[in-house]
Amino acid sequence: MTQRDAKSDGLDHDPASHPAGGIGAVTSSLRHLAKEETLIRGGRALLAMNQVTGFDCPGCAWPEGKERSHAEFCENGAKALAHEATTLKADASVFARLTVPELMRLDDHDLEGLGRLTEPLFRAAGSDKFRPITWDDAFKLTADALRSLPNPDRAVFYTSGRTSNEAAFLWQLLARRLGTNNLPDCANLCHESSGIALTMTVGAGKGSVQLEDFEHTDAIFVIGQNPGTNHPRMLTSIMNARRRGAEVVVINPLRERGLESFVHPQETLNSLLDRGTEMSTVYLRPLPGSDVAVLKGIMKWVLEADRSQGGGVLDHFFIQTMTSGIEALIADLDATSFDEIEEASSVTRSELKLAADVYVRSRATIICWAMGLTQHRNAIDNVIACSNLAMLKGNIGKPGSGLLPVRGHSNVQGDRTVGITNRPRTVLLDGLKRVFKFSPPREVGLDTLEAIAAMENDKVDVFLAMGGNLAQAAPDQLRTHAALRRPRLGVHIATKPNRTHLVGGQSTLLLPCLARSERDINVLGEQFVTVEDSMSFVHMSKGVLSPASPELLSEVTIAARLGAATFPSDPNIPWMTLACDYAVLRNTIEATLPYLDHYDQRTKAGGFYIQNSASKREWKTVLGRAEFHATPTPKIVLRPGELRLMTIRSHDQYNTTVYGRNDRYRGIHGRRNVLFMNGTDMDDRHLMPGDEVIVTSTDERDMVRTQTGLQVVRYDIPRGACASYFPESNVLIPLESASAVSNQPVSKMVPVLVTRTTSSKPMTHTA
Ligand SMILES: Nc1nc2c(c(=O)[nH]1)N[C@H]1C(S)=C(S)[C@@H](COP(=O)(O)OP(=O)(O)OC[C@H]3O[C@@H](n4cnc5c(=O)[nH]c(N)nc54)[C@H](O)[C@@H]3O)O[C@H]1N2
Ligand SMILES: Nc1nc2c(c(=O)[nH]1)N[C@H]1C(S)=C(S)[C@@H](COP(=O)(O)OP(=O)(O)OC[C@H]3O[C@@H](n4cnc5c(=O)[nH]c(N)nc54)[C@H](O)[C@@H]3O)O[C@H]1N2
Ligand SMILES: [Mo]
Repeated sequence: MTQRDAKSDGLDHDPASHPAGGIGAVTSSLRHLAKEETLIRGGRALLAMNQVTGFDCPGCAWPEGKERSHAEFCENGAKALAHEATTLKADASVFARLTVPELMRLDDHDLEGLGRLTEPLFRAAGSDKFRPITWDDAFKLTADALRSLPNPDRAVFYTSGRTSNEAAFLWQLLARRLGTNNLPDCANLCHESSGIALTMTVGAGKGSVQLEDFEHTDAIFVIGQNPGTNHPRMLTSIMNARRRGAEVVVINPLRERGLESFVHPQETLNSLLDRGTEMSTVYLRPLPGSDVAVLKGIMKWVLEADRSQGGGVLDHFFIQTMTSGIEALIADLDATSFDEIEEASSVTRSELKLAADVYVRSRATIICWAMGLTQHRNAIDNVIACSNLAMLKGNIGKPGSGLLPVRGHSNVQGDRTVGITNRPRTVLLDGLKRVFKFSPPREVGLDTLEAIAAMENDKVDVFLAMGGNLAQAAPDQLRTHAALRRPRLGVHIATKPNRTHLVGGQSTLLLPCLARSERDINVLGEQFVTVEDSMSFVHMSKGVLSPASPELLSEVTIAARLGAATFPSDPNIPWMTLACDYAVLRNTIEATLPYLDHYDQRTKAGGFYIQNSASKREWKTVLGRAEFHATPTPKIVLRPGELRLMTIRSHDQYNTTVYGRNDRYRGIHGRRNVLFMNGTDMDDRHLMPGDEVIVTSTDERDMVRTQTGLQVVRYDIPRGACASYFPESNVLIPLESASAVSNQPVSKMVPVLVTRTTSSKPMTHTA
């Protein structure tokens, strides 16, 4: 992209050529802290973030490492903190002033921008205003609703992945004591496919990499992931590996700046003129949805190298002694032609060879991925293909290697560990039965998409959400909003107001909680919670700021008081004892789950890893061996003129929380209503930069969904692909468009037509 192109966009689109990180990251963080008027409150907290005795960053799940002696600076971590440490308050006076329809007119940015929730609020059915309610009345109202259900499966307990292990454990205990496994969570929209595929291939649904592995690796594959924005501290690990001479292969339709070059913000002042560390050695840019083809192409070259080098490339000992299915994989690779692979992916065989050469040279390789692989119809195959590639050279369970689904929310992995799932394992249910003396339900519960469908069909009376913003995070916003309105009662535990609170339930309770960065002090003194990062390291998180309001309760207390109100005479679950002393609660979690022994002690001693069986080369699969599986090359059939839309995150948002309207690394300033397009695709449709377009998607039943008001940006993106921002573009994704088996919304491959609206006669183009 040249400067001239940028200007001619008619938009303030300046795809700067500076490296990621650097001084820009520092100034941007300070701006966000200042904007939220939190320079002092936030500045102090920044020093305690990700320290051994401080609190876990409320941003991403990238690990802090064992020696957290220096604050690891992260621009987007600072934004997350500024956002929750804001001094603005969405208190009862705000809700007395604004009706629900008026609040609905605010966009996501302005809605959360009202500030922190400060007291419990209730909106009665038929009323358009939230009014204060006492905590006692709020708990009683919820307990009455839960106890009067004709069937416990008419309740749904959603969880977003920020919730601590302690709160999450009580939350699932409440659901299961009630008698339901309806525990959908944000992981259903995020890494569900990774968990399922890895369980199939290596018998453990989590990553098998630790931070130290980045110090020993020869090669890192970063697939479908934008760490410069979403896991900024990962860039430090990649940068250090690059400086040691490790190679990096990126597979991503977009050139993401953080994967091209990077200056560590803490080195900024020494290196203002630094052009940054070159981050990638090979950068492949496939069409969205074609990663299986790309990975098969790479594996074909690896196989060929092994054949021509007399078997010196693959780890034949590993394959023979520990795996099954290699014959089927090789047969499939041989039967797949490079023509077919090039056609599916638009990556050439010679480019694929460059990536394969890196892999062949490397003695230890880490393969990382995120939403670019999991939010597809064939998401499971994408992850299996990563697993196949790793296993060909025994890249699992040896130093410097492994498979790493890079998690999203800071505790989404921990929540799963302590029982947030609609598909509980027997070991959890048996543990609950042993410790709490009730028979938990054994049937599979509803996942997120199923829960929305159940609400749509009036099968849910009470919807409870521990955090999150399902109304915006889920696909098909219009239908999702309508579905969320149907339950008799919505109960939302949250830090800030969002759209889910406005549409969630015929009547709605809004229960404000402490944020991560805030001190949690109860009758027994100061408490801390625990979280687990993307690399299975469990550690403490202890807030340092005074709470935004004296009325706030911790998530642990809220879950426990809901439990106590709903089951007041259950002698086997001492809800309030558990909620007063979190050490007792951790001991109880330990008694329930076999993999958290000495939980409280080890946390106090600095934290611990939950050993992953696959990283020990123990394969808890059906066959007791690591499994290769052949994966079909995707054949995506589009209607004439359709493009493949990816819905992605900007640099200034945290999921549905929009911090600002810039996307600095992509050169977008002051707006989010953009559609990134390839120049030739624009020419084909007679589109100029800045033209306003309607984007439409047509589902299998020929129902058309539209998003209006997007402005075209000429961008370096493969022909046939386009991109826009989540959550706004969720209006285009049908609820039924989901991955096979994992049932994740297909958010990265939405077939769309793009039509100009500024022309007098709207037209649909054919490419
Ligand atoms: N600051 C910040 N941090 C966050 C978040 C946030 O919103 N803001 N969200 C958190 C959460 S919950 C999550 S899950 C993670 C998300 O982290 P990411 O997965 O990095 O987030 P996305 O923006 O969805 O980016 C997906 C990337 O995949 C690429 N991509 C899209 N389709 C394809 C494809 O078909 N193939 C390939 N190879 N690439 C593709 C896109 O170009 C983009 O670079 O980040 C977490 N951290
Ligand atoms: N089209 C499209 N859709 C997507 C995605 C995509 O890439 N494209 N990504 C998907 C992914 S990966 C995910 S994880 C989901 C995210 O889905 P969710 O986890 O449901 O959504 P968030 O936006 O993270 O939730 C934000 C809200 O959480 C509340 N909150 C913040 N901090 C706390 C806290 O400490 N405690 C409590 N109780 N509440 C808190 C605030 O009220 C805030 O409004 O979205 C998914 N949806
Ligand atoms: Mo996520």
